[in-house]
Amino acid sequence: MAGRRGALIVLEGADRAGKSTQAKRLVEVLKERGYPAEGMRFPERTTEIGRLIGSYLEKKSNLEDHTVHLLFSANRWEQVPLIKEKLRSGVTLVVDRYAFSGVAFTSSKKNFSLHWCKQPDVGLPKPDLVLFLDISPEAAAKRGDFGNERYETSAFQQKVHKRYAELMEDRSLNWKVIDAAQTMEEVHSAIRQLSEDIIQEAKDQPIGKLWL
Ligand code: Z5A
Ligand code: MG
Repeated sequence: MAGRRGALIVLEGADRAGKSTQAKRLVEVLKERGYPAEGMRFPERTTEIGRLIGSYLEKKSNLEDHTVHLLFSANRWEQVPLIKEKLRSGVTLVVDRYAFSGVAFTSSKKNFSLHWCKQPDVGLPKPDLVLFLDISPEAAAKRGDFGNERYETSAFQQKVHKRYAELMEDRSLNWKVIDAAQTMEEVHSAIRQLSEDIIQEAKDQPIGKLWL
């Protein structure tokens, strides 16, 4: 019998929705419950491409908008061999932002279509589950001010939210919306349940291809 693969679980959502907090917690709890699990995040700022992205987000450098979009995508592609290796070895990956962030953010800029923005990420490993942590700008504001990075303004974040809503209309993906204004524990328990279910469902299925 072929080995059972791990699930690819993605967390998406606005600034301060709690993605990083929940991703870390989910990995810990899955491991406690006996599921091999690891975290991953995008952008992965430690690679050469990731350093270019980090400097751009921190506003230490400027990059042309198409160029930075392609760099974000390349930053995912460079991790694909590792993603596949982990999944095939039975490890469930909990990923903090993925291609949906790439599309939602760039397509919120002037003159970028959703269609164009998706193309570089077509064919990436397809997530088995995409958890959208949904929070209103007012509730997010209670968790502290915006940071100083690029995109961290309320007008831009509102556009991003609309783009996410368009992406969630795609029924070929397993989107689940979580009310991220709940307590950390409530959010965690919703996410954990969905994750345990998808680990069971995905284990005997081939890894899919995103947007194909
Ligand atoms: N970007 C892009 O343009 N293209 C791409 O392809 C990709 C990304 C992948 C970097 O993102 C930027 O890159 C991002 C998108 C763009 N720009 N923006 N905005 P990042 O992932 O490095 O940063 P971020 O996700 O925007 O922000 P964040 O602060 O990391 O948000 P978070 O991870 O969702 O939240 P958190 O750190 O888990 O929690 C925030 C605070 O709230 C913290 O103090 C927690 O203790 C608190 N918290 C969390 N949950 C709760 C609950 N339930 N109740 C109360 N308080 C809570
Ligand atoms: Mg984060």
